[in-house]
Amino acid sequence: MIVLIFFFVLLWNEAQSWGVKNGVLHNSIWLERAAGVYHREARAGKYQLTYAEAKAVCEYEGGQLATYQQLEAARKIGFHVCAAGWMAKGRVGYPIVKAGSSCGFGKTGIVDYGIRLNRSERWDVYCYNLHAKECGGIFTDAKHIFKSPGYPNEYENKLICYWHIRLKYGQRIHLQFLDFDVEDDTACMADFLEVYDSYDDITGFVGRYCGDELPDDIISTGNLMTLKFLSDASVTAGGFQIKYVAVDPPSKPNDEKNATSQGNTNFLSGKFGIM
Ligand SMILES: *[C@@H]1O[C@H](CO)[C@@H](O)[C@H](O)[C@H]1NC(C)=O
Ligand SMILES: *[C@@H]1O[C@H](CO)[C@@H](O)[C@H](O)[C@H]1NC(C)=O
Ligand SMILES: [Ca+2]
Repeated sequence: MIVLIFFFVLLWNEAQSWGVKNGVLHNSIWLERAAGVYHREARAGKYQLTYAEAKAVCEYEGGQLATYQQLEAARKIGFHVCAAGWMAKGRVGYPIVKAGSSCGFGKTGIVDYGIRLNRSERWDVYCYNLHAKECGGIFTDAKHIFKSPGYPNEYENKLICYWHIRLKYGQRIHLQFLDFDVEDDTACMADFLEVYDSYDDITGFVGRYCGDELPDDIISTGNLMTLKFLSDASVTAGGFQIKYVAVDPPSKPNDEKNATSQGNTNFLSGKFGIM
């Protein structure tokens, strides 16, 4: 019983910490990883993957299509995504933790579209991979240096990497580019690194970077940041090395003012962190 209560307290704290927005428990990277299940969509956007393509997306990242049971296990610990995706055996569905009118027909559970006879239909995908991927990662330490896969060798084609940084509440993240070389393209359509001032790649877009010019430093508004790296099917480059350090909340208003005045730093402002 005590264990059960403890578990619920833990779960509740985690739910609190990631925030319930618009009545929907937001998808937590932490929980996602704990379950080994994650959601992916095509580079082109939502609902673009055939079954064969969905399978290839998971396998490319060293995982496989999630089974219904794996998705349900993930859902039970808080995995909530409002987008239908392929699962193993040609099944399509999505996990709903918190009932809402806009998603899941007001019910909780796996919204199950069943096994699709037409494998050319286009959906997102749910992959399963219990082991940490080499491409991307989650960092909670006060400072860290991370690199594109294979660095200092060139990165490979067709990569999708996510790095999530989550520090203590009140801290900010100071991102500094130590080395940067990504296939150059006028609009960064080919290969790119994107930075988000958020725990996902949906909100808080900061910028998209490519080429070999070092981007300016970036300081987050809150304690969370997401970096996403995509490479297309041809032409690679040297890759990158990025360092971050935790910035503690200023003890005096003056301290912060001076911190912002250092050169070449994009201080993001106007939003609050998530505890
Ligand atoms: C299968 O789905 C695709 C994409 O929605 C559609 O274009 C195609 O006509 C469907 N095929 C059959 C046999 O229903
Ligand atoms: C901030 O900078 C100003 C001038 O550059 C200096 O006089 C002041 O002491 C600094 N304040 C702090 C808290 O470091
Ligand atoms: Ca490329």
